[in-house]
Order: sequence, then C-alpha cells, then structure tokens
Amino acid sequence: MILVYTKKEINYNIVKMAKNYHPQDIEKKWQERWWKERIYEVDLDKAKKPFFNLMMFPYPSAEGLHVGNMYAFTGADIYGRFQRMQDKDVFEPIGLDGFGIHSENYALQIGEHPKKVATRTEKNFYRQLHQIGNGFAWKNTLETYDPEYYKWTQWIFIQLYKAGLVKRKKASVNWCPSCKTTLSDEQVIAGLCERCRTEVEKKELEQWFFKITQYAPKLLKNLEWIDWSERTKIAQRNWIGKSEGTEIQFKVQSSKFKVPTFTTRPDTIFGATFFILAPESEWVEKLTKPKHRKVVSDFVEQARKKTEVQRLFTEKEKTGVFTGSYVINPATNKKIPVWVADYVVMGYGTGAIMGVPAHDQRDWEFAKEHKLSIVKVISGGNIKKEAYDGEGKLVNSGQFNGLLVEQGIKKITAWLKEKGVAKKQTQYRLRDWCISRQRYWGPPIPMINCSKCGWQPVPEKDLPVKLPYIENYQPKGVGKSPLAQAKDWVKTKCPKCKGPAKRETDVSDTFLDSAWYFFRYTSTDKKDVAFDKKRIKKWLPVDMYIGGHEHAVLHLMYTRFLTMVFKNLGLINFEEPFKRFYAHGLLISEGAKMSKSKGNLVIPDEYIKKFGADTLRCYLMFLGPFDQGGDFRDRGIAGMYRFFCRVWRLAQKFSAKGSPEEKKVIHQTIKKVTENIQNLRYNTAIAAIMEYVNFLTRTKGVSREAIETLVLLLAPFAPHISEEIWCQVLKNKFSIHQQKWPKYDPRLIKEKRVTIVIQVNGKLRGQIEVSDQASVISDQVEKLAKKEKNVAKYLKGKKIKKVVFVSGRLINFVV
Ligand code: ANZ
Ligand code: ZN
Repeated sequence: MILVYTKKEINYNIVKMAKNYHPQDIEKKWQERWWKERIYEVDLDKAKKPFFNLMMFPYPSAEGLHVGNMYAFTGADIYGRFQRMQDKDVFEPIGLDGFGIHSENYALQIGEHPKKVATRTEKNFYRQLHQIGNGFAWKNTLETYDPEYYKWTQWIFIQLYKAGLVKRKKASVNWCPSCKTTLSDEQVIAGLCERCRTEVEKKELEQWFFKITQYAPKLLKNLEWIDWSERTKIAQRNWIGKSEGTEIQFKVQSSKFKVPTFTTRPDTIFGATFFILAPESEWVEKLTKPKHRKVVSDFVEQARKKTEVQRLFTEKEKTGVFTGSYVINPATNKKIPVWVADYVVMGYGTGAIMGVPAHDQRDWEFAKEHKLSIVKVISGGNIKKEAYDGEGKLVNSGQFNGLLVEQGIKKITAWLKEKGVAKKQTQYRLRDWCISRQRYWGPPIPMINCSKCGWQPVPEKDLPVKLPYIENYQPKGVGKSPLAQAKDWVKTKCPKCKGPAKRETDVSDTFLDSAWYFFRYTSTDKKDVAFDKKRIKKWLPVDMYIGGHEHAVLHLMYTRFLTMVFKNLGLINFEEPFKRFYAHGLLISEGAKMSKSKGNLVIPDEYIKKFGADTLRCYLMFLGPFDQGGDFRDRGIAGMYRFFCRVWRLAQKFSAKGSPEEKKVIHQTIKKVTENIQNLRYNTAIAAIMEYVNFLTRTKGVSREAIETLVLLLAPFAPHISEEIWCQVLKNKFSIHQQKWPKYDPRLIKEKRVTIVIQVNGKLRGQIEVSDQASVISDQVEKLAKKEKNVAKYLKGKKIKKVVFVSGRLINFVV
C-alpha cells in the first residue's frame, strides 16, 4: 500500500490541524512515513536485543478484519511498542492464514473460486491492517497458500514421515457432513464441527495421522514451567488427560484368550460382575458366539454411526448386547458375562472394561437395565439407589476387607501383579492428530502410492507439490478430495521404482499450516530452507505470544508438538515455542458473541474513518482488563475521541515552566503506566494517562517536559497522534517510536513525611507523621491528631475550647 501525499497537502494539513484534532489528516500521513522509513523493520541477522512479539495468525473472514481481530492485535502491538521503547529490537510480523476450510467454505457460499477469493481478500486484509496503526514488519509477510510457503509445510510432513511420526490407518474418524471432510478430535467441539457447527458423524476411512500421542508425557510435563496464562494451561492439561491406573487381564472361559482392561479402581475388582467391550473392539468378533452373531453385528452397526459424545453422554440409555462368552474374574475366579455396549469407547484404555455396578454409575445403570448382579465392595452409600464412588472400607473382598480405598488400590494391584495378570498403566486422553482433509483448498499431502512399493514420500527436490487449479473444487462427500478428478495430476511416477503410481489426493489440515508459521516469519527471504537456523537461534522461542484462549487445545497444542518434533530432529535447540503466552479476553458486541449470523460483527473501517485508529485502539483497550475482554458498544467511542481532542488542545499550550507539583505527578504517572503495561493492564494504564491529562488541564502552566512525557506514554496506545505532537508541535526529531521510554525517579515519587507535634493545654502529649501535603491542612491534621492514642486519653470527655495550629509543625488543643 502506498499513500501519496504532496508537500502542499501536508502543509495544508498542518495548518488546519493546529486548531482541531482531525485524525483523518494525520494517520495516513504517518503510516506512510513509517512505511517509507521502515522504522518497524529489524535486521534479522544483526539485531542485538531481539524481541519476537507475536500475535496469532489471522484467517480473514469474509468481511476481512473485524474489530475482534483488531482488539487482539492492538493489545499485542502495545506490548511490542513498549518493548521497542525499552530499546529492544522488536520483530512484529503479520501474515495470512488463507488456506483451509474457513476460506473455502466462504468461497463455496458465494460461489467463487477460492483462488480468486484469496487474491481479493489478501488485498483488502492488508489494506485494513495498514490502517490500525500496528508496528508490523511488512517485509516479512507470508500467506499459507503461497507455494513458497506450503512447499515447506509439505517438507515438514515428509520430515515427520521419515522420523516415523506419521502413520496411515483405517479408523473411525470424525466426519462433518456439511464440510464433507474429516476433522481432528480437537476440531470437534461439544460434538459439533469447529467450523460450521454441524453435528459431527463417524466414518470409517483411511487417513494420515501425526503421532502426537508420543509426545503426551512431554506436552504435559512442560506445562509445569512454561509461562502461560493459567486457564490455557489447565485446558491443555485436561485435554491431554493423564490417568494412572492398572491394566488387568481377564482370561476368557474355556479359551486361551486373555482380554486386557484398563481401570483406575483395581480395589473394586471383587465387585466386577460383568465385562464390556467397545463395539469397535477386535475382541467382539473373537468372543461372539454364533447364536449371538446377528444381534451383536446389528448393534455394532448402529453404534458406529453415533459420535463419541452421543455415546458417552451420561444420561443416555445404556444399551448393549450379550456376546454369549464369559471371562474369569481373576480376583473371585467366578465367570462373568461379556457384553458389548457403546458407552465403552475404543480410543481409550484398551476398549474394554470390567463392570463394577456398585461403584460406577454408568455400570450401575447398565446392570439395572440388563438385570446383572450388583455386588457392593466399598462400604458407604446406598447402592439400591445409585452407585457409590466415595471413600470407604473394602468389603466382600476376601483378605483385603477393611482396607481403605487407597491402600486397597496398592495392595490389590500388587497381588494381581504377582499373579502375573496386571501391570501399572498410564493412559492419556489425547489422540493422534488426523491430518487428512478431503477438500480442495489446502496443501496436497506429499505422498505417492505405488502398487509395488506402497506409500512413498515425494522426493524433496520435487517440492512443492503444487495444488492444481480445478474448476470443480466443491467437496463431493464421498470420502475423497475433489483433487481425485484431476486425473493427469494424480498420475505420476513412483519415486522408488519409477513405475506408474498415484498421488495422494487429500490435502493437509489447515492447522498444520498455522502450526509453524512463526518459524517462517524469520526466513521469508530464504528460498532454500524452511527456516534459517541462525535466525531461529536469535529470535526464537517467541518472547511474547498474545492470542485467544479458544485455541488452547487446537493451535497451541499443535505448535508445541511440532516444536518438540523439530527439536528431536535436530532442527532447533529448544522444545517450547513461546517463552510467554498471554490469553486475551473475548470481545463481544452489544452483549453477545460477535458473529455474522447474529448480525453484530463489527468492521473497524467505518470507525477508523470517523474517529481515527488511535481512538478506536484506546476505546478497545479501555473496555476492561485485556484478559477479560469487553463489550463493544459504539456509543462509548465518542468519549474516547473527546479525550484525544483534549490531549490535542493541551499539547498546543505548553509553556516554559510547569506548576510546582508537576514533576511529582509526571513521575507518578510514568510509574503507573509502566507497571500497568508490563502486566498488560492496558485499561488502568489509559486511566492513569487520563488522570494525568486532567491534572495538566486543571493546573496553570504546563511544561514542555509534561507534554513530552504525555505523548511518550501515549505512543504505544495512540501511535499517530503522539507522533504528530512529537514532531509537529514539540518539533522533535522523527520518530517518537524510536525514543526511549521515560524513566521515573523513585525519589521524586516518595511523599515527604512531616512530624507534627501535638499538645494538650500546651503540654506535649504525642506526635503524628503525615504527608508533606496534609501537614499544611488544619482540619486534616486535627482529625488525625485527635485519634492519637495518648492524646485521645487527655481529650476524653473534655470540651475543646480552642485549637491552635502551626502549619506543618504543631497543633495544640485547649480544653
Ligand atoms: C472399574 C471401575 C470401578 C472404574 C469404579 C471406575 C469406577 P479415567 O479416570 O477417566 O481414566 N474406562 C476405561 N476404559 C474405558 C473406555 N474405553 N470407555 C469407557 N470407559 C472406560 O477413567 C478410567 C475408568 O473409566 C476406568 O476405571 C473404567 O472404569 C472406565 F468404581 O474400571 B473403571
Ligand atoms: Zn514403486
């Protein structure tokens, strides 16, 4: 974007400006100047004090940048600008996450090819981004649909493949019938598609997976020390879901088979009166007796169609069928029936459970429904009414009777271990990351299938595998990407035997594109590597990452995983991508979550036109604490605009000398604003600046230093007006954004304390310490003096006839 201003125009603007605050006249001018002089670019190779200030990768919605994006970006930019003024070499890049379902769904909706939409969106989005006044490093932009970028996304896929971290397997996967594609577990939110909110189904498909589960222990462990918003860490911890328990083998009656089960309550094994397999378990077929085959296979068929959420939903009827087989309970040596039920799921533990109806509510309901016996093994509760899962002593458990639950777990596990039928087991809820998408708008997965040699990665020299242009890009819903139609493209040679082979036609998940973009930001000028090792060493891990908490188990988990993989592959030497992650709050609008369907999506353009970006930035930041979000109601913006008009008028009238208290107030304000920015308490920082402006407006005579300090403190929040005042009013050298952040002198802030002597009838009865200012105000001193313990004693019950006050020194009560 180039904004052209002639000299004449600029001069004219200045004249007009002198009277009133017109952001329209100053904002574009400075944006252009910053752009021309590249004041926000850093030398990526030579910077001495690197500070990587990162904000979450935006994916432009249909309307481009909305005010929610701006909220996040402004908050991040303030922090970056503050660091820049602390003498850091701040790198604040921006780019576009334009590949993927979100962009493609929009293209489908308006019936335009995604490639065309992307070109248009890119232009508009960058135009908008230029207006908001962020200190972006424009040299380092990137777009995920650029072959120069996705070449490396594909390269990363291949590195993982070579490291054995990619597997292809047929699995029952999440399927969005509306987006007509598979989804990862993280992209299914409360049973709905993360993108379109359609209820997700299950589908049996062959897919590529990244083995993120191998990193579950590390992903969990590092949460202990990384400096992240606590709620985000909690969400990750829950998602990874570590569970320590015991794996116990149950021998099948009159067979050599042993079926393993995972339990966290081995202490209840004497109460296991039945055994349940998940419908997808390989054991179902092995254990179902011929007589039961029809009923079981019908049941399994039904269950496959249900989603996990439907199945695990606790209030649901506990349906199930008997297989005809029995296993032996290793504690009681009694045979117990084997059932198939859909509340047992395949992806967790071993996909089989021992049913303990007296102490597990779901088992209890199942037992009631199917008339299975219930045996109490922990004292307490009323198992006639419901399962009891509280504390108690073991009962009906042979030699273990009388033990408490905790001891019971230990002793029974040891006992079963000795018998050779149990071992300690740690389980994670985290599943492998399903990478395949049966869509068009993404990087083709760089794999080739040869009938002789099987799956082969595309040789690195042949990257990128370019996404071919096809007119009919619409998803077909047949479990295959529309790319399958591009017959000439699909046909290729096997990299190994050179015989005829076929390309993989699925594209990769858009979350893979965004899992490594910040690595690339450092190296957008490098054509031969994904990222430059030396630069990575200098700039990463990211110093500050600011973004939405809603990405806790999606993007933020994937980036951590990939970073750990990069470390293990020897590409980098750290395993956590972000030194600090700060989750900002959600910006809502008129009391409701912003969304297009609700019609309350706010686009910043109009507000910027009317009030300027500075006003909008500060309005957004003033709505509340940054981590708690705020409610955008446009009635409030005018107030912030008036504040800037006041700042503007105030700046025009500085004189040589300020008031006597001015110095102290200046330094107090610097302290408040500095500390608040450090803690991302932007609303209180702005409040402190407002108070300061009030003070300066009230007092006669405002010094140049006072105004300079004002605009320096304002610079991170309102970069344009502060630049204008700095250069045009104060006639300082361009640019304010390259100045040092003001420092406060603690000695100046300290209140001077004064001792006041207190007399009663001329005799010394006590003394108090008050502030310098209070010491000269008689009624304040009188009030405090009367409260002094000893003085109060002498005054008790007496009538004060007269008070003698010597300002700043003494007070005498005559009684
Ligand atoms: C017997 C038992 C008795 C259980 C009792 C609980 C209470 P967490 O803590 O979340 O890890 N379970 C194991 N695998 C399962 C699967 N594939 N589908 C559904 N449920 C499964 O949960 C562990 C418990 O969840 C296990 O301990 C098992 O039930 C169940 F009084 O075993 B328990
Ligand atoms: Zn081959």
